[in-house]
This record gives sequence, C-alpha cells and structure tokens, in this order.
Amino acid sequence: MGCLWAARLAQHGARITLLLRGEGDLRRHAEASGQITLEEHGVLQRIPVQAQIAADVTMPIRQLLIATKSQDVEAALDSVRHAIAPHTHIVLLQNGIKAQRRASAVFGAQRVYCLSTSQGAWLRAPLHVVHAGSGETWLGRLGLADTLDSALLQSLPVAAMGIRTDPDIEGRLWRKLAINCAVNALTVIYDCRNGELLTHPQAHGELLALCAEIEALYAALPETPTLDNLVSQVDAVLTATAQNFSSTLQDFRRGKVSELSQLNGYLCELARSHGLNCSVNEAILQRIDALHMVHRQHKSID
Ligand code: KPL
Repeated sequence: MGCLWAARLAQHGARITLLLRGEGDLRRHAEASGQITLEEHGVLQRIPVQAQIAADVTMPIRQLLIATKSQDVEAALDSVRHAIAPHTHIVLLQNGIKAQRRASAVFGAQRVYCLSTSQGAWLRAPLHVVHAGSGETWLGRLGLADTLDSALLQSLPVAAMGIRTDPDIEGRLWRKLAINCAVNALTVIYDCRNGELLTHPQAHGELLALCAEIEALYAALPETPTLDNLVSQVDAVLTATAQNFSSTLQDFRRGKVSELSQLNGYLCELARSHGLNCSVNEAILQRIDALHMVHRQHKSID
C-alpha cells in the first residue's frame, strides 16, 4: 500500500522521499533504478522516487505518511521522531485503531490523520506494486469532527485515490476493525479465499460465533460504537471480496508477523481491561499462534 501511495503522490506532483528501514531496503531501491513500478490493468508505469534511511533524515518532515503494518507504527514514528516538527502532519494508513489511538494520544489528535481505504494493492516484487482494485478512501482525525486542513487535502491525490473526508473516522475504523476481527484470522485457519468463509459450513459456523462475540463486546465496551448487524456487514464484505486472499493470510503465507495482535488481540486487551469475556477471540488467537509455530518449523526443515 505504501508503494501505491508513493506512486500516486509522485504522480500528483508531490516531492516525496521513501523513508526506509535500513541498508537492505536502500539496496532494493537502487536495484529498482530508484523507481516504483505501478502496474494497472497490465500497463506498467515507472515513477522515479527518492529514498533515504529513516534514521538519516535531517530536515523537518512536512507530511509523514506511515504505511507500515499497524504493529510497526510506533517504531516507524520513533525512527523519524527527530524530524517530526510541530507543523508535521502525520497520516496513518493502517488496519485497526490501536496504533491510531496511541499516535493521537502521543502527538495530539489535531495533527494525526487516519486513512481507511478499500483500495487493493499487492507487491509483485520489491517496489513493483499491482493496483488490484480501486475503492474509496476516507480521511479524518480521531474525535475531531471539524473540516480538514485544506493544504493537506490539496497535497493528497484526492481524485486518484478516491479520498473523502469522514467526520466520524473513529466510528469507521472501529467498524472496519470488527469486520477484520471476524474475517482475517479465520481465512488463515481455513487457508481460504474470503468468499469461502460463507460456503464452508464449519468456517461459517465459526464466523457466526466470532461475530456474536464481537458484537456483544462492542455493545459492552465504553469506547466502541454499537454494531448494526455485524453478520450482514461481514457477509457483504465477503461477497464483494470473495476472490481475494485477506491481508492476514497473505502475510501468513509470506512468513510475516500478522496484524492480529492489533485486531483480535486489541479487542481482547480492551475486553480483559473491562472484565469482559472474549473466549472465542482468544481461542482463535491461540490457534493462529499454533499455526505460526508449525509454519516456522516447516520453514526451518526446508
Ligand atoms: O480488509 C480486509 C483485509 O484483507 O485485511 C478484508 C476486509 C478481509 C478484505 O480482504
């Protein structure tokens, strides 16, 4: 997703710099001739972008778009903290809401913008992104229903990314979190496309049990909005994305740390802090941990 945004921002005329974690990423940038390849409907565009190791940034950053997985947001912010000035806009592009809440608490909700997107993208190779499906993108700040900074909006690829402002981005992120908690882990457990959760009887039974617990937790937790029939919302998302592999299953297959600690894990954290039962979500997380262990063992045998 970070590559898609970088490409769109560059096409929009923004002067952007990719902030990379280390030498390995910098080498891959050089191997790609300093270009992002954006693939859409089989057509390739090559877009030159500058890159730098995050820790080496010296100038204050005007706009910082963080496109890491949600569990890496804090480390990403720490790596450029010295370059975050009072005027820096921080834009977060993650699933879940834990990282967004934390960053808003640390930096102030006024300067932390949250994006929620249904754009689809995946990496064919380092810095080669396939734009797999256009969708909408919502932008807002937690707890602030006012209009957004017009300079920020002008600097973003509003038309190309279908960006719209949402005065209740917090509610949107919570609702998306509920859907991700219901869907993502199960696609790993059943190793299936999203749509199969509707047709596989056992998976569907588990989906219904998860939805029931998530809906009950949202009704009981003070910070969450009430969900209006989670099962039918999940049904609609699974039908619309039936052929897709969830982001969590893609991470799992690549042996990457999944975002589930920020999804079901965060919901369980909140539940426990209020003495609420979240046993269905906990059991799902334990099964995922066991699968990760088996996956790692297989890889070390290979
Ligand atoms: O957001 C998603 C994800 O894959 O993370 C869903 C809703 C499951 C669509 O694939």
